Amino acid sequence: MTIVYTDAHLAHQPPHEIYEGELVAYAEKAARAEVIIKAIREQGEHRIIAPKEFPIEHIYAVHQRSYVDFLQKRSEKLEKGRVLYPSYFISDTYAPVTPGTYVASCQAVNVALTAAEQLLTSQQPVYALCRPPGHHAEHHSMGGYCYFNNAAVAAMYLSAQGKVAILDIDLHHGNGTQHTFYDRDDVLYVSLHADPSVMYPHISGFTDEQGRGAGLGYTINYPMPLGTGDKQYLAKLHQALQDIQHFKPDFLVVSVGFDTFIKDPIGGFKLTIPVYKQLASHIADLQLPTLLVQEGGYNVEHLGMMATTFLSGLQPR
Ligand code: SP5
Ligand code: ZN
Repeated sequence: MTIVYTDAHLAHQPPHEIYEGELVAYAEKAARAEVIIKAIREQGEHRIIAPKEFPIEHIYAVHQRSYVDFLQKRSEKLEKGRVLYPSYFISDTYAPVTPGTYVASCQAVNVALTAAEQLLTSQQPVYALCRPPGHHAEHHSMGGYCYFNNAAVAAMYLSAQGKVAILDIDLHHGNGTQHTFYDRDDVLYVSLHADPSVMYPHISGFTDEQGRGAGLGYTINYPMPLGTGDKQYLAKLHQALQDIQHFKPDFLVVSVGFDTFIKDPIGGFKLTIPVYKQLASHIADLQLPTLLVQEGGYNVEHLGMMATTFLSGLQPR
């Protein structure tokens, strides 16, 4: 299958995040994407392509201009080695800005859009190895290691060509993606995630969030308790896939997180590596043009294996 990747993400490597007022090591490390692409290269079965440049208007279709401008100016004005912990246009303390943050974030969007464009000409699944991730980025704020919402920008682009279903299987609720399409009946957002009353982002992802106006019924949340394992997860995935089938989309965008893994350092679920192949093959059974967008997953030791296991489940059986 086709993988879209660039090492431009290396420009974004904040050393710390702020947790309860203290600086702690940044979990969203550059090594995450490096070990995934290394494992994919070693597998040798995939075509890896570089992103092309898309106009900035694609980002403006999801994010407020004043937020985009803020991120660009603050990022590019920083001296080498400096880190800004912004006071504005931010929803939590998990989005430090470095000199390379803006460029890396734009390239992550280009990775997602390049992959989306591939879908228009080929029926094969395409994997966008985005870093930084995106699903917590809102219309006018960064947060949760996310700056621009890669999956939302790609889904917005695809929605000009047909109905889009977004399946979010990151451990955390994709608040930014949900809100981007909250009023729309032509883009379905379905998320499986840890119960937000005990897990980031805490303020969204509850079952009573179902969309608004014409969009009512086109947002579906499946919060699950901490400790959720393979069997419970697969059962909920089955329900989510039925929702998607019922919607009859033309395209499927999957926000893929590997932070549901039992050994994730900031996780809380108990999924094992082999289940990622099962998740992928159930997704492939929908037989939709499918864009996979990388979100979270922080166990650097096992990420390569998780990604290749997941991708192996997407191959035709
Ligand atoms: C894309 C994605 O998966 N973002 C997740 C953001 C979660 N941020 C909250 C992390 C809180 C844990 N860090 C504190 C460590 C203290 N030991
Ligand atoms: Zn996550």
